[in-house]
Amino acid sequence: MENSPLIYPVPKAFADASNLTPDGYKSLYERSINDRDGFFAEQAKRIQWMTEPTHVGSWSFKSPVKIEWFRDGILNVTESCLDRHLETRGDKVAIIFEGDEPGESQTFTYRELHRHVCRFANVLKAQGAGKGDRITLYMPMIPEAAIAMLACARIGAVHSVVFGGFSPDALAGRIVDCDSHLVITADEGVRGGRIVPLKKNADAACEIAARNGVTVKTQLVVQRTGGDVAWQDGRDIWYHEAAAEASVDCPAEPMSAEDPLFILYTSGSTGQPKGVLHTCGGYLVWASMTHDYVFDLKEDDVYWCTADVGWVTGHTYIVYGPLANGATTLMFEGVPTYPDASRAWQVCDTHKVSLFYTAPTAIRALMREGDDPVKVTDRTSLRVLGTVGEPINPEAWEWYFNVVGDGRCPIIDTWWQTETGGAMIVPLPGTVDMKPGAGTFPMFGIEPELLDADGKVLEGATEGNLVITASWPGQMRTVYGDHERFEQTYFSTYPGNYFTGDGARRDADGTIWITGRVDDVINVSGHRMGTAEVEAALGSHPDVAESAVVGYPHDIKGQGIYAYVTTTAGTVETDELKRDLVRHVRAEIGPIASPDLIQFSDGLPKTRSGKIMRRILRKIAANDYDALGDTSTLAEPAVVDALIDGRMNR
Ligand code: 6R9
Repeated sequence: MENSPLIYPVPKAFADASNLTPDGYKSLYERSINDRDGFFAEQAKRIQWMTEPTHVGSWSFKSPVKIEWFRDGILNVTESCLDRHLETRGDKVAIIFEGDEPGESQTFTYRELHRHVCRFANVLKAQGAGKGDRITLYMPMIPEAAIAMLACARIGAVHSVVFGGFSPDALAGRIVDCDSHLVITADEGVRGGRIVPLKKNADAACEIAARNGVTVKTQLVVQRTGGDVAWQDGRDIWYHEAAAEASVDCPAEPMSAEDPLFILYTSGSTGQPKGVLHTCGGYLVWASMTHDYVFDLKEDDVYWCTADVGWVTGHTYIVYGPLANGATTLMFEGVPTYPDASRAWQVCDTHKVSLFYTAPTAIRALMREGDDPVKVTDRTSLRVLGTVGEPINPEAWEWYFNVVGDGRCPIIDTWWQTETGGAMIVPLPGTVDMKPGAGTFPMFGIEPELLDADGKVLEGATEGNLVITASWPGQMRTVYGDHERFEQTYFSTYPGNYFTGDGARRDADGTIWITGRVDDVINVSGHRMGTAEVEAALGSHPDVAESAVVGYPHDIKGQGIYAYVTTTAGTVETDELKRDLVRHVRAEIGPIASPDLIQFSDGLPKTRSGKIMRRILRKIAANDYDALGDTSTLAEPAVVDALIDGRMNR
């Protein structure tokens, strides 16, 4: 952008009142690197322990990879999130619920939330659930989602939250992978005025899971809409009926710091989604510490993260981080554009939101509606504006800063991953002048490095593959049930380092810019999608012989899904078939995996050894034909010309 200054200084009024100063950041960062264990031993005091740990970090990134933090500590994370606040913050609002329809809101104080969680925990116990059991949640964005997560943690069960937009097939796969016998769902969800048939999907998922050897014995159903749902006696239980008989007193199960807290499935470059496993102690320390620093948290803040609890952002920055810090966290059931494009800012005004955290795709979608829907609202309560999920383009950054924040609020661009548990590279508020689009500097204890393809460390201003060289408490511990896959995925590319799968650029002053995935993962509206998963879904359609899926630049979504499809002999390639393929992928995975563009192609560019050359497919999808690179190693170079013709004729 021509007139945009490259650097935005921290707004003065903000800097004057911020918890951290530029020097404060530098000295704390140095300390965290030079005396990692000393630093994190201190950070561990943020949370409540039944037995304080004497060990801090013990880990190796070399095979056999093993990661432990605070290993002899005993705790239950819900004591940090609930019990310990009762004395000082019992009447403070813990959760503000804002329903899909404006005006439909509800608050829960810490005291009330504690009672709800204990009651829910007793309902789970009455169903025979206990320590170590995996419980699958398939929930809308209602307070019961957070309550159910905490109730699992209370009894030592491991929750696996599955995004409510996933299909029955995708849900079943996750139920089977972690051998989960209890599912918590709701009758229906409501989003943007539309009904989401959660119970119906969960029923279908249970059937599919049963065919794959895992029987769901109990489905606990929270009533949200009161809509008609099918019922299977003996398996299905209304939560409100079970809760009526349950006590609100439930002692917290003592857990070792390294006992699992949750599994969260995420996409990778190969195969099916993997169960990222986080443990109790380190995760909570990291969630609490990063939430505090990233948002310059103050006691009176009202904090709103627009993520869904089905994603890691919802786990760390709607539930665990804010509640561990005794903050007020807002849960929003709807979408920022319903009933109109002012909704998000109206919610900010109604609840006096001071800390707001959302994704670039949402900012772009709202920006498209113009400034007026923003300007009709007040927004003077806002103090910090965060973003997460994908690189933010400078235009969206500047609109967020100037129009939404009226130039008063720093923009905190937080780079992190499901695997990292919490924010890793962040311009901490008040500590650094902002460069639109830059993740900027590492969080305390984080040592990023850029490597070339051969693993050589790159120095100074450069661009390369982003690795983290040393462990931090919030790091995932394993892939559930498959430690070898964990090592293979994250530690084999650059032995001795955690490989993020992202590329990054670094300025001479150390500012880091995340450039996006360097593997076969695409980022659609901030949602991670493995191209292999979409290809597998397409491949299960009877008319598809072969397919290759790549990302391409998309104005709102960041990346769109582009599918090259070779059909089986004799198939008539019609627009109706394209629509059918889209429907098929939606049914197999969910709407977020829908291909945006499908191109029928007689062949795909392959090397002589049969590998699809995705580099070329990405360029063609992006309409970038000049730099296709060397195509001479292709088995059939002519395929490329045919693909370009097909793309151009669209
Ligand atoms: C928290 C979350 C992780 C991937 C990550 C990267 C991309 C996330 C970003 C960002 C640029 C940011 N990503 N935040 N890229 N700037 N601020 O999103 O986790 O769903 O696991 O996605 O998202 O590519 O590797 P997850």
